[in-house]
Amino acid sequence: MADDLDLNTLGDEELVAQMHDDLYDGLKTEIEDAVHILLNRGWTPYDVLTQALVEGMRIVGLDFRDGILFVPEVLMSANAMKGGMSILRPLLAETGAPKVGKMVIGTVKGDIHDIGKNLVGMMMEGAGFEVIDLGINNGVEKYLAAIEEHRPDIVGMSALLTTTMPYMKVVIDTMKEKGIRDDYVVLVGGAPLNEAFANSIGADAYCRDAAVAVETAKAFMAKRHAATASRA
Ligand code: B1M
Repeated sequence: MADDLDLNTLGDEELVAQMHDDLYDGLKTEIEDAVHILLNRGWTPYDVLTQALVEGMRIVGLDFRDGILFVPEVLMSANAMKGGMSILRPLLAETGAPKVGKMVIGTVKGDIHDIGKNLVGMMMEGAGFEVIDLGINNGVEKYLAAIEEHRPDIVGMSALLTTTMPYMKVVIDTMKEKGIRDDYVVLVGGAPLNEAFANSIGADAYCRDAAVAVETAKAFMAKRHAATASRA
């Protein structure tokens, strides 16, 4: 951002475009300031998240793919994105509703991408779920330990690399071996996945994005509650 540019003077559309540029340039402070400005102007946290931050990161992703941006630059963009997300997180979680269910979520072994997973966690919290976030690079033993400790309703896995997505099957197969697979709903997501892949590894559903993850999780919880009620 030009040193003399006052973000407050920009209209909403210009400000969002400026945020895309600032995210591209990895300017965390500017992103945080702009998030506050949009919120003060009455934007919902969800709109700030999707229109300003997620869209900005999508643009970064295109130039990363095309070899215009490199890892250090993308790390700075990711850092700026996280700055914005940390302001929105408590606002999205502020529903005050009773907990709808519990989810354990993590990025699989070998994979350190966490922006999408964090977003899913934030949106799930916002929808009234308790979320236990295992972070990145999780081997099967981490998932099993978390399942044992937290007894979630849902196990969520994220993978952003074609080389790490097959690891989701390792986790599901191990759950099967231990005889606990059917006790949990397993949801998977991440840019290189699709529904066919999710079916092939034995997941319950593929979630294209965070909003779909929330809808899918709610639908499975409704089924679970209906099944429990019919047994009672
Ligand atoms: Co990486 N990276 N990266 N990267 N990176 C991708 C994934 C890539 C597609 C870029 C490209 O070439 N176009 C490519 C993968 C190619 C492939 O596998 N076919 C790639 C590569 C190659 C790499 C490295 C190997 C690069 C290198 O070192 N040479 C390396 C791998 C490191 C590793 O993990 N071992 C690497 C490193 C990095 C950074 C560290 C620089 C950084 C990560 C920072 C971080 O996450 N803290 C990074 C980033 C930022 C990206 C891109 C640009 C953006 C990812 C992102 O955050 N998207 C990405 C390009 C892209 O995806 N277009 C890329 C925004 C986010 C909101 O979307 O994560 O898709 P996404 O999440 C969505 C949905 O997918 C879904 O909901 C989310 C929200 O709507 N979802 C779930 C995700 N997880 C879910 C879990 C669920 C449900 C839904 O559970 C229920």
